[in-house]
Amino acid sequence: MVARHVHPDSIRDLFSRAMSDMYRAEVPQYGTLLELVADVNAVTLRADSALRAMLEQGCEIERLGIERHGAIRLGAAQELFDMRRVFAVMGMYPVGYYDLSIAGVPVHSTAFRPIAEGALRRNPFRVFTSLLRLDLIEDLALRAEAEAILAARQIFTPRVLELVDVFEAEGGLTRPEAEEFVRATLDTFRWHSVATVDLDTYQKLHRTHRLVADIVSFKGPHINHLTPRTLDIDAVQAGMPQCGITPKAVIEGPPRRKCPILLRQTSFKALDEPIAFSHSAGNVASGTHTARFGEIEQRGVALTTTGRSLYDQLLATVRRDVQLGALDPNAVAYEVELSERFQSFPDDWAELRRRGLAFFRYSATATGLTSSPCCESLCELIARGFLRFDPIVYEDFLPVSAAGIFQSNLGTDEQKNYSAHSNRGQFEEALGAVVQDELELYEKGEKVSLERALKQLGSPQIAFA
Ligand code: OOG
Ligand code: NI
Repeated sequence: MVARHVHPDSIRDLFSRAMSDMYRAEVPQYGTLLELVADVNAVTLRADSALRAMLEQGCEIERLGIERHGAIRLGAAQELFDMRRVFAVMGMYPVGYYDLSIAGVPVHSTAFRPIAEGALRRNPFRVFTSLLRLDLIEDLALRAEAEAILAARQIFTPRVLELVDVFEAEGGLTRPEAEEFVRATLDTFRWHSVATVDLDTYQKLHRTHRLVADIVSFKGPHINHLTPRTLDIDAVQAGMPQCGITPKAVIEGPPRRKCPILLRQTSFKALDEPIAFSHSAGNVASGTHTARFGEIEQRGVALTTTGRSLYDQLLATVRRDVQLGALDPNAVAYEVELSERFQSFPDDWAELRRRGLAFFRYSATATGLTSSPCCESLCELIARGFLRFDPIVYEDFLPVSAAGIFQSNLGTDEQKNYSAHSNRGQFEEALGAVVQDELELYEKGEKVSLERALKQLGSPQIAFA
């Protein structure tokens, strides 16, 4: 990058705002949800000064109002490869591998997102990106047909790919190039009310899996939801019906807690939208397609491997004991059970830190900086108020929750059991890169913050304990 180039963080910011405007114009319920979330966040911040202070410390207040994640589903290896290059222009890189075949969804996924602390602060826009696993379509003739349809489409305009070439060759884009890139790239994510296949083919694909029809039948990977971040998901969930929006019955993820962990999400069901299908005789047949929905989320602290295993284990026991269907869930029983089982997950920042269950960002306090403390240990620095620690927000996704969101949007309890499982190698080969390990990123963030703070306090010798 040289001086005439626009910083990738700025391109991402431009893009995420343009995407939000487009989705708002296309799906009015999204606009309603944004207003509800903004109201709830304002009320929550007014009522909870400790939360406000914590978010201010982590520079999260500024990003809260613009924070979104979206999701797209791709059909072919080349599309994922090009998508990686497109997101790199916006400073977004693949983090994490999510295998959804275990949940009966024939895709595997990653999240494209910014990584550096400053980049996340500027705009943490992320896109959950799935790739269809054609190898999971059992009907070989249909598999070949889907493959041929996908091979014939080009989801990016030639200009987008030209600008990606320029970015890669020059190390950046100029202002006019960046603006053109944002406009041209947005087109890839647009909704198409005209299918590229006929109704017959659509129905055949649909019978294999609704998601296969969604991915194969259109010109491009329409953005299927855009999710704002709330500070109180229960309040938004409760407020949705008054705004004419029916949420799914249960909130995915951990229960409500004093110290939020990972990610809690809820969504409203996908819309039934009119589609024109091509017809062999050249005329069109009309039908509908459901793909686009709305979602909100509340983010909490990132968990360490130990914390994450405890989370996975507790969640699994609840899901094993309380059968949860997407259509007619045993919602109340599930929530009661969830809260009860999570009693054994510490709900106190100090204890989460002491037991190594969550990641924190350390900083020297004003007192620490002025009094050159002489302390023996980290605990002493904290106890004497020289060092503070704040939760590192979880920037990623949860496979069980993602599967729950996929299921509820498919509008069925449809469960397919695919025999082939995780295939990270195949995914990374298509991507043309390896996905980064999210745990390593959090761990590094914590370590860097601690080393910096200890150095400022003149106690660099104190070990992390
Ligand atoms: C993606 C569903 C996953 C989330 O927030 O977990 C997701 C999709 O439906 O394509 O967005
Ligand atoms: Ni989502």
